[in-house]
Order: sequence, then structure tokens, then C-alpha cells
Amino acid sequence: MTPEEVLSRPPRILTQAQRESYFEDGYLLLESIIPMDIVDNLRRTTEEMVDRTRGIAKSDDVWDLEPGHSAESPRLRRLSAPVDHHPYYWEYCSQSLLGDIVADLVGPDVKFHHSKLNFKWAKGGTEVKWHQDIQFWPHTNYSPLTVGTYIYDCDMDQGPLGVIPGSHKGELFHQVDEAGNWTGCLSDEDLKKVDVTKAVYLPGPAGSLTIHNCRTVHGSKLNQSPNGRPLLLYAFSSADAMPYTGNPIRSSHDQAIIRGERALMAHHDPRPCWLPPDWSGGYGSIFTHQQGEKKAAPAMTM
Ligand SMILES: O=C(O)CCC(=O)C(=O)O
Repeated sequence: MTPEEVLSRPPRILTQAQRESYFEDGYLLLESIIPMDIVDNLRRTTEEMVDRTRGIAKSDDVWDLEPGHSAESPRLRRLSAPVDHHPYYWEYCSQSLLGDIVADLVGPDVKFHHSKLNFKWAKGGTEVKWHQDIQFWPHTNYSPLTVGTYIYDCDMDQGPLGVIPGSHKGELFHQVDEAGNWTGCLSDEDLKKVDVTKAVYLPGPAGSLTIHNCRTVHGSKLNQSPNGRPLLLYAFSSADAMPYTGNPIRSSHDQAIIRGERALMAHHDPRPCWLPPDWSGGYGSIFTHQQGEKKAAPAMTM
């Protein structure tokens, strides 16, 4: 579906102005939109998951541990595919108002692609460098978007998500170094083409959603504050957007239709997309690549 077709249908949750602003700027911030009982469930679920990491000492295909992690004092960068590790993460993704909000932006037929929980731990949680998502998981069109849920309040000093408004309409950057090795972020040269002085940061109270289009340049700063910033991220697309490379964060729910119907025909956008490297031998995570670390595990996680 084109943005015009999406906008021609009546919205379920968002205002028409919010939908127009998403298509114009490539992002949205919806403050305190998730009811607190759901947020409390997400907190309890996440505490349970964090407790499980006390028994592990090395990153693997599920957990990306931050240097300094220990049983007494967990320090985590990411839980990959949370929907496969606790049923509540999938219940929230498929049965809450999240799906209706996404339907307002991609059309009535909504498909799940992957999920991840980025922790950005207190006092040092890792920076995410400026990047675009779609080069990690190209699709036949640019409807894919990522919804982030703040499960605790997130202030400016906790490393909220930052976006470059309008960048989704610009160039798609080849996220590699001079030698052609994948870095998962814009090179210094390419960064000169992006006006980072126009960056908009999206802090918000618990229960707020950040939404960014798969072409939007985005990132986040270090978290130096005493409070963590768990951001629960889900990527969705219109049902007629078909991935043409492997899913870096594979899930048993990959391609699940969470609203509407499966597509009978793919929609193709004529704008080309850079391809990711062959990750069949393992990837690591966006953090390991951006920080220049060796891949943590033989599994594939973005
Ligand atoms: O956690 C963040 O601040 C940003 C995450 C992100 O952009 C990603 O994982 O692709």
C-alpha cells in the first residue's frame, strides 16, 4: 500500500494529523499511550527474564551481555527475539492496541518481522550509532517500521531514541567501512550528508511509544544516568512487503499476520536497497558490529 492509500482509510487509534506527520517526518512519539496495567506486566516479565541471566557468563544467541555482567549485578545490552522467550511479549505484540496503531501506518494487513529488547543499562549503557534499519532486512517496499515501548520513564540523560526528521525520504546509505566490511552504521563521510543538528530525541514516560520508518536515520547516546532504559522493539510491515533476505532475528512468529489478512500479491517499491552481507555463518548484534567487537555467537541476531 502507498502512504496515500493508507491515509485514505479511516484511522483506528491515531489522528489523521499523527499519520500525516509520520509519513512526512518518518517518525512518531506517542506519549503514555500504553495503559499502566500492560506496562506493569511488561516490567514483571522483563524482571523475570533479567533474573535468568544471572546463570550465564557469556553472550549467546539470546543474550548480548555488556562487559561487567555478573550474577550479582547483571548488565545487559539486548535480549533477542523476546517473543520466543516469554509468552507475554507475544501477547503484548499481537493482542494489544499496538497492532491497531501499526495498522494506521501500514494499512489494515499487518505482519510481524522481529523483536528485540535493548536495555541500555544504567551508568554506561552502550551508544547506538546513526543508522538505517532496512539494509539489515530488505523488503520489497518501505512500509516496515519499528515500534519501541518505554517500559520505564526515559529522560534525556538515559539515551532516548533519536531520529533525523525527513531522512526516510533521502539516501539509503551503504553501512560498511572503507574495506567494505559491514559496520551497521553510517560512515563519517556519509554522516556529513545528514544534518545531525536537526536530530530530534524522543524521551517519554513509561508506556510511551517511539515509531520510526525503516529508512529513517536514527540512533541513541550512551546512558550515563543511574537509571536503565529498557526499550522493547517490534518490527512490523504491511502484509504485502516481502523480505528477500534471511531474518537476522529469527522467530517462530516470523511473518505472522497480527491484523487483517495475508497478502496475495507483493507490493514492490522501485527504489533499490543495499543488501546485507551473508550472515548464514553468524552475525552477533548491532552492538558487536558497531563497537567493532567479534561476533558473540554463531546465531544470527541484528
Ligand atoms: O536502542 C536504541 O536506542 C536503538 C535501537 C536500534 O536502533 C536498533 O536496534 O536498530
